[in-house]
Amino acid sequence: MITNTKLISFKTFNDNYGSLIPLEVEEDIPFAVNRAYYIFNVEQGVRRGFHSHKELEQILVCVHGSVKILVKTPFESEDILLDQPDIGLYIGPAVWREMYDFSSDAVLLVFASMHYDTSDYIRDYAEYEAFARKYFSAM
Ligand code: T46
Repeated sequence: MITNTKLISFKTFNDNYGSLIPLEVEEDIPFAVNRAYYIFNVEQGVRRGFHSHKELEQILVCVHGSVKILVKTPFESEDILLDQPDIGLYIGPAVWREMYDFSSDAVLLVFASMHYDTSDYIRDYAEYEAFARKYFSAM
């Protein structure tokens, strides 16, 4: 996995009544959750994201269907297929992301460390690259 990303496996409870995945802050999600949102009804061929965050940490879970996520820094990049409700993709600060190849039934649930704040977004790639080079050199 590239820097500031990781896959997290969640424990599933399966019984005769179905399946259940509990997510506990600190145990399963490595930050205090201040916001959640979900993305669905994405048409074929649509690509979303195209930004980084300065501080925000998030966990992306494809709870139904499938989606691919490109995560990228100035130094490395990776395409990740999310198609299991028991896998979370952690994305930390200074990572560019694009979401694509949504299946028509995909539901992408996201847990975020901060409230919605447009000033935390970097949407211009040149600006992102300058920010990330500084961020990662200070690590
Ligand atoms: C991210 C990826 C994975 C809100 O009003 N509140 C919110 O909390 C969010 C996330 C969005 N919005 C509004 C802002 C836009 O008018 O919803 C609309 C779509 O948001 P955006 O174009 O930012 O969606 P994506 O799919 O490009 O990015 C989202 C998150 O914004 C972003 O933080 O990492 O999903």
